[in-house]
Amino acid sequence: IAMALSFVVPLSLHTSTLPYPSSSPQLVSIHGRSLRTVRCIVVSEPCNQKLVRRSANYQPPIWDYGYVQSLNSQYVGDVYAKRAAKLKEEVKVMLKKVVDMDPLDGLELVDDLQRLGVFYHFKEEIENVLESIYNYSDDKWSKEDLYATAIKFRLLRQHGYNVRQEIFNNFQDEKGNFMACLCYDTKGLLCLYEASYLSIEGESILDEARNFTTKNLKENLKKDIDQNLAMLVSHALELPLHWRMIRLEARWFIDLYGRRSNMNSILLELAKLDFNMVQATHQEDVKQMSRWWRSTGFGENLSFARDRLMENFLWTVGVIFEPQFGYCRRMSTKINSLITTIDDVYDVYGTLEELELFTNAVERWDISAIEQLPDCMKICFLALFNSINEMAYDVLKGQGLNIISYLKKAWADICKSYLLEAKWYYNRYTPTLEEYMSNAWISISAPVILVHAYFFVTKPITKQALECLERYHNIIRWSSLILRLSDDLGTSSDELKRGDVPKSIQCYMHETGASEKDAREHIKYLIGETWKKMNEDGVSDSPFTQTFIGIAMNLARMAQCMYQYGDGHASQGRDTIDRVLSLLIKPIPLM
Ligand code: LA6
Ligand code: MN
Ligand code: MN
Ligand code: MN
Ligand code: MN
Repeated sequence: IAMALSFVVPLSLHTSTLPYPSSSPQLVSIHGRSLRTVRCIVVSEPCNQKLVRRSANYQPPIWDYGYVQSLNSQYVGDVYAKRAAKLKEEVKVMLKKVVDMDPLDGLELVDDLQRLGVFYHFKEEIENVLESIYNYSDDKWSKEDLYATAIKFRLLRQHGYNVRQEIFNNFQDEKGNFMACLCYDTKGLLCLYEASYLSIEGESILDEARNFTTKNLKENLKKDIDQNLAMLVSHALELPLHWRMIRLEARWFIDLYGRRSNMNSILLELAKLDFNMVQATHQEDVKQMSRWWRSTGFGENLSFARDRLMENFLWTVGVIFEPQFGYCRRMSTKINSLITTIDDVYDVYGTLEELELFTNAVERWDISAIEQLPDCMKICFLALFNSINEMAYDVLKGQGLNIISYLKKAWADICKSYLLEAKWYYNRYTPTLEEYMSNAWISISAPVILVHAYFFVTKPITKQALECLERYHNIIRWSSLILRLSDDLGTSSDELKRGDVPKSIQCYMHETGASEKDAREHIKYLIGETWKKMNEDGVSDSPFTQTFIGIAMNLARMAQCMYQYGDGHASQGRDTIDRVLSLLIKPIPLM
């Protein structure tokens, strides 16, 4: 426990003679260069005292303004659009025909369309295929085929059909163990593995299926299996399909599909062409937003904060990629940029007194409340105030509804949660995991992101949904929990080095005495359990549209993607660079 606590104290303050910051504002004198790992910004204050501010030492952005503005895809205009339209017609014919043929062919076609990222053109046709398979007589279904049963289960569940886990009873012995002979059926195991991630709480057959398939798939990877299958298996073991960011999965799967011996060239051509055309739309979105970002002046005036416009945009592509939702992507990019900056104001820059003033100004939603703040925090507040008011104005114009109270409440809630964390930090307080999480699911910003996104994609806005939004409906909570836990897995090591509150991992260690490794396992387990809840609330009666539910789920997926290998949001490592390149910059060669 003492070890855990020592992590909480920033090294620079810990080893020097400086008092631990206890009250606001944090006034301490500087002794030469005693602050070793943390670069501090020193600001002159009256009375010859100096104010030490933390710094995260974030690197400048690598995607500079000029580069972003120079993006210029060729995949715009009539020629490509016409070709795509023709291919889409052909796929629609395939989807119609398949219903009368083998149901398994139908399922595989749907699965491929989803993984290739073009499913959104065929929503209605896909529903028809699944509907007919759902109603298909069970006698005609090959109950002995694990692969066929699992793909049917996964796709039907994913689309909200009521299919029971007992469908897998056929593959278990009297004791409820999955039969040993299944171990050799790698394709079936893989499909059951993916299906098991559609589970809800209490489904023990699916829990068992997950354990059984995980173990045996790992074993089979060591054997001599087909190379494409091996790639699918290791990809799945790393992160299951149900948890993956749709767009990145499409980019990955298109390459794999192209190497498949029985691939359909119409599907492949459509997938590549569509990917490139969607990418062209995304490029226009990000160019526009990078102009907005530059106009805020945050880069120069809030130089302590992360300047990550491209990453902030990438999140929105993970959350909603379809071309027709450009407004949502662009506004969400603004939201993400504001969040990232304000989070740094609280975590890095502000003194407790300043943060209290700032929080108060947001709660009151009042520019007359910012007089006492340093210039950069005034700039920050006004950018927030103007941007959010403008979004509310768009909705007022479009739908005749004043939503400002919902938006400002979301911001007041997050700022209050940031402030509480700042107080914990200055008091060197380590909460229990539960106490931490009861605040941290808000401070991670998912509620802000989702409340705004609701208004960007919903028309008409309903009273019932507004009530659920205000109370932070379960679907918002689950998405937030997964975002928070994933963020902590990816960012807490650096955060503690620079000085920050203990995050979920450290709270759990402090509370239980667990090792960091075990604590991380526990957090991953919690993510899995939260997904089960999300699966349940994603299909049960909901006041929200499928689009909004998709956004909430995709936010969780995007979090698992961004923090898969560490802090993909801030650190500008190879993984995020490659993802930006392959999703947003480089088109797929058509030939
Ligand atoms: C993570 O920062 C960050 F910026 C977020 C707000 C996460 C999601 C953001 C989007 C979608 P950090 P903290 C823009 O790890 O301080 O600093 O809450 O968040 O742990
Ligand atoms: Mn932070
Ligand atoms: Mn924070
Ligand atoms: Mn203690
Ligand atoms: Mn973090």
